[in-house]
Amino acid sequence: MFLLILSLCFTKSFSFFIGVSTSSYQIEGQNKGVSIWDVYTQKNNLHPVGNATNHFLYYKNDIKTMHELGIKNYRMSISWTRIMPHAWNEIDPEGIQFYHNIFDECLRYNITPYATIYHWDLPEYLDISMNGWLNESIVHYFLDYSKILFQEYKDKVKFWMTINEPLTTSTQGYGKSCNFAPGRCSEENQFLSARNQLLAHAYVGYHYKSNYEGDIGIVLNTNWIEPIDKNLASQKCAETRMEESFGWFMDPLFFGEYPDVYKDMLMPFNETEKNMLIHSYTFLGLNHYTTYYINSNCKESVSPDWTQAKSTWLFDQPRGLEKLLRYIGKKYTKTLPIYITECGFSQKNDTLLDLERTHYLVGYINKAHKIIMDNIVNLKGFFVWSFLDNFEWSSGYNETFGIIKVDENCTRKLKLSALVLKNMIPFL
Ligand code: PNW
Repeated sequence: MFLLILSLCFTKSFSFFIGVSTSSYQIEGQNKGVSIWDVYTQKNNLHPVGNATNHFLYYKNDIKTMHELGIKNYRMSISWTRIMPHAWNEIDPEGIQFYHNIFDECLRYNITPYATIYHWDLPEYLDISMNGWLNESIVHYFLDYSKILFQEYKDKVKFWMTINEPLTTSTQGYGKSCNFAPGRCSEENQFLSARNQLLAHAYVGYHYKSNYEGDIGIVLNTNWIEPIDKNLASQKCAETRMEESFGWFMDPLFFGEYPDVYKDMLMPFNETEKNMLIHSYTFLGLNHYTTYYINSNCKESVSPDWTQAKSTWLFDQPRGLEKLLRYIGKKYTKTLPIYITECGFSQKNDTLLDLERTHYLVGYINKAHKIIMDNIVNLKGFFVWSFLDNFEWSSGYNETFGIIKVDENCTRKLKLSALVLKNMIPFL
């Protein structure tokens, strides 16, 4: 019996990995078509992306560094504006080749690539000609575009992620926060863009599952919202807030319908759509960064004891990850493979001795490990955001998340957190 338990523990801990995550727009730079973020930053006088970390030139060196750190799993994204830079369906062979080069380089070092199809860099021509995610035909454009990628890279990529954080795109790019591209904001647009992203994911996921052997999922993000006291009203507020944000996307994917909070408000999915949504994935990607308290008036707060990142919305509070995964295990699934596709910290005064980031990552990985040992959900891996300091959207280069420092000359230097992960990886 003792041996059995021991062996179970070992097989489990060995099947869990730590990887790193990036996205095309935030690291690549040069030689691509115009995206909604190029236009949005220019119009709003925000810091332009420029050449970012110039990963376009330095990718070989970067993937070699990954290898030297012992990293075996790499989540990246493909830029639509590199594959079709100037017009819909006008494919640039150089763009296609660039990602072949990236995947070849990964495979050379035995690094498994996880490719995100859409991480926010929509071609500007799709926003101008058809209103981007507000037009339901985007579902067909996204499907056709994805089919090209699947066909092209099918021998090299076995893990696909359709859309990164549809919640963020809908609330920040089309909804109430309105601080992200394309900045076309109204309540109607917020819900419309969410629905179209869900359906776009569903069509692509369903197509992939019906035609390919590999794995596919969507990447959802959520904070953990915790009642500040035992008051029933606070608990109700916490439940509702989780439903409004996470449930908005999770419920359609798992149950084929919107959660109760939206039932009177949003058009239900028809039977075909339901069926596609429910059969559109083989795993779930989860971006999780932080936790908030909520009180009986549904007002959110944090404790003054929590270490705050440079990003004002981000606090080091790892028990939120544990509670979130327990919530998912109870409400949605214990068996579906789950990957933490992003988790990371933008340290204030971010130096090579990044003790706060290291503290954050060790704490969150500790909770992930505990969840696996306690059999709460089927957690497979944990991708640290991010491999490199990079372009942090509306905040420009002001908030850095990298385990590797990148300076103005694009010189790379390992931070303490990279070295700690390097030493941790062999134990998993
Ligand atoms: C995610 N918020 O975005 C994205 O997937 C990454 O591209 C990004 O760099 C990373 O997290 C760090 O921000 C978020 O305001 C952007 O709560 C904003 C928020 C959360 C996630």
